[in-house]
Amino acid sequence: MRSIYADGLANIAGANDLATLEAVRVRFLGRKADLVLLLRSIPELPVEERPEVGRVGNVVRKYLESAVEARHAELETEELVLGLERERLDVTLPGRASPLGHLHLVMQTQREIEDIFTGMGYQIAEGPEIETEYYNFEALNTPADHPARSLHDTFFIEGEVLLRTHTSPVQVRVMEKQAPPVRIICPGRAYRRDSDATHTPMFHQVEGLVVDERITLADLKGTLETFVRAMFGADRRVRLRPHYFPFTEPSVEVDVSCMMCDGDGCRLCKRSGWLEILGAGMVDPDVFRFVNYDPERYTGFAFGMGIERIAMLKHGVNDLRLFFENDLRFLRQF
Ligand code: 2NL
Repeated sequence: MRSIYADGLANIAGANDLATLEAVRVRFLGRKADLVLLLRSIPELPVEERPEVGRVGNVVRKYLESAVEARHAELETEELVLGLERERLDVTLPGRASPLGHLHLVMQTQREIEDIFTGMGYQIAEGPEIETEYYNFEALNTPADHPARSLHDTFFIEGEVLLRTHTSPVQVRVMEKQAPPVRIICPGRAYRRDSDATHTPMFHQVEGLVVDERITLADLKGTLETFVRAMFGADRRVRLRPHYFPFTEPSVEVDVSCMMCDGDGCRLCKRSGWLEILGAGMVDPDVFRFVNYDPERYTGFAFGMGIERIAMLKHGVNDLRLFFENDLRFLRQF
């Protein structure tokens, strides 16, 4: 008994991890341990020996049990400390910054245009890119025999359904739903069957529309001057040249004084001092008739600009195709 006790204590003290301690516990206190077998064999001992063997055996078992328990607690703390040490991390290390992207230059430019016009009280309107001939052409005074409607320029999907060639149909839809006054811009994608150095099959456009009583061409020019100076600088001048669009009368093309030479003439403006930036005009009364606006009471102006073109002029980008190649060396510059 004495040797079981001493042997047990030595083994418990010598167990240096929880697994070994458990093996020691099974060996000295488990069902097949010498001590346990001895206690179980008490009924077979001579009667006079039984109380003493029982008493001492139970005391030894209790002591061994509490020794195991104490060593268990010790080892647990030790392993916790070791674990914490192993997983130690320096919370003062600087973090690894995840790379942060930014908006594509086309989208940045669109937002800039939106901010300028919302600053003048305009609402932003959006609509479907898949349209019908009615909204894309008919209601914009562009009849079936007009050259702009040839299969050559438009992506037709099925029958009357097509990809919008401009964002004007959004404006038609707004006018159908809302009585004047209207002050909106319509940014978005437009599609044309065109692909060369200066045309891509998909491009971005912002169109604007103002309808109210007594709106004049002077309002259009003042609005465009405000826009151009906010976009290209306070020194810029604006020039209107006569043009033709089916949905405006009169129609104009709008030039801005060259930002590279300030109008003196250079390579960028091809010696003219002017750069074309958008098309505009007074809304044709026929367009008002399609949306049940009274052309005797209301007048309005409209304009349309290509966002890629505005971005190219503002940032000196010399090739339209750079916008669609997704070359990060290009995109990251803006
Ligand atoms: C251009 C020219 C233009 C319009 C768009 C328009 C819209 C309605 C009524 C009348 Cl609902 N006009 N839009 C007018 C003139 C020119 O765009 O060169 N765009 C890139």
